[in-house]
Amino acid sequence: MEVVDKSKLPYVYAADELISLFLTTYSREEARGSTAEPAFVKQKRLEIKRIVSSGKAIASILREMALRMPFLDRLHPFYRELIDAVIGARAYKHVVAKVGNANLAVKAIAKEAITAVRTAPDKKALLDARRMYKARIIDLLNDLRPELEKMREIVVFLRKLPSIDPELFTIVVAGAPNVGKSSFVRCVSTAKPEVAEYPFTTKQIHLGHIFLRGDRVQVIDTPGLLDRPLSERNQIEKQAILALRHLAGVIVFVVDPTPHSGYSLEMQERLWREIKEGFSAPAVAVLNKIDIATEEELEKARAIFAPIGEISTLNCRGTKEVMDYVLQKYYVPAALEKLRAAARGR
Ligand SMILES: Nc1nc2c(ncn2[C@@H]2O[C@H](COP(=O)(O)OP(=O)(O)O)[C@@H](O)[C@H]2O)c(=O)[nH]1
Ligand SMILES: [Mg+2]
Repeated sequence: MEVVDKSKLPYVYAADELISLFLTTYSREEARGSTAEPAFVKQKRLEIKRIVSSGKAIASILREMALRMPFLDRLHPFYRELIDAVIGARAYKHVVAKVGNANLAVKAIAKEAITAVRTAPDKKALLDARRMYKARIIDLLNDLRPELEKMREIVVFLRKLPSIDPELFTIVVAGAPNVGKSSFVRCVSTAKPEVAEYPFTTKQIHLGHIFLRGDRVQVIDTPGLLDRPLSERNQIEKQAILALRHLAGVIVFVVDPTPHSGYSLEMQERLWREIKEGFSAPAVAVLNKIDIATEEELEKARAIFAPIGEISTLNCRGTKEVMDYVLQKYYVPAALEKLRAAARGR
């Protein structure tokens, strides 16, 4: 299954850019050939050259743009679902198909124009054929205006997608705002996490990686996604959030037992339940901010969340132990299963 390869995404031409490119390519061709040739024959030959080169230029740009758009049905479900949530699968396919088909239409128009020029009995018929050709191509490009605009919008959206590799084992970090999710990702990543946008979040996500003997595991936090009940979300947001389902190998739910984050234990508990219900991946809880939490606060939180670890991301205390536990319990079996599947496939 494919991922969105940003380096392959097309430059999307606007309708006006294509029209002016068409006209320039058309007039660039100059008359050549022997001076002995009759003027009318020469003129026909030049006209055909102009039609061929301008038609080819436009058709190949349209074709290239359509081909460079990711093929929705081949994309990994994580990306497919995100695109469907934000753009709509039907709208996406319509735009790509319309631009792709326009390439064939341009070729057909050029072919007809060449016949008309070849068979033109006189100069007037030749000029008519030229006028008709130019008008039809320009009309077609004008008709394509909304699709080209939409395609540009889609490409901008795709370029902004975080470079999440859905094939990697993924640890999704969830929890209420300000509990320490981003700090946790920083503590456990072996390189500086990439800061990126996720559709519908005003905050930035942190995408970290952990290198394990030639293998890589991905850790992402989810500000503005898994920090508010799903029931308060609109349909589009919900779908974008649930796209994470296709990624999560395990969910680490960070809890702030202190009043520091501004979110009560009750609210955090509701979120915890919802995440466990909405995702099929296993979820584990950790208590953060043990440097400032009172024993009473910790006791209360332990009773609710049955945490697998207690940490302070301020100085990364306890985070390594949490990762060791999670990787041992969830990543190792998944990696072994992958190896076995690969061995069976051989
Ligand atoms: N005292 C203390 N503060 C923390 C700890 N972890 C995070 N914070 C603070 O909590 C705030 C939110 O942390 P952040 O990682 O951005 O939380 P996020 O919104 O869940 O990503 C920041 O001001 C952090 O400095 C901790 O273990 N102890
Ligand atoms: Mg954050």
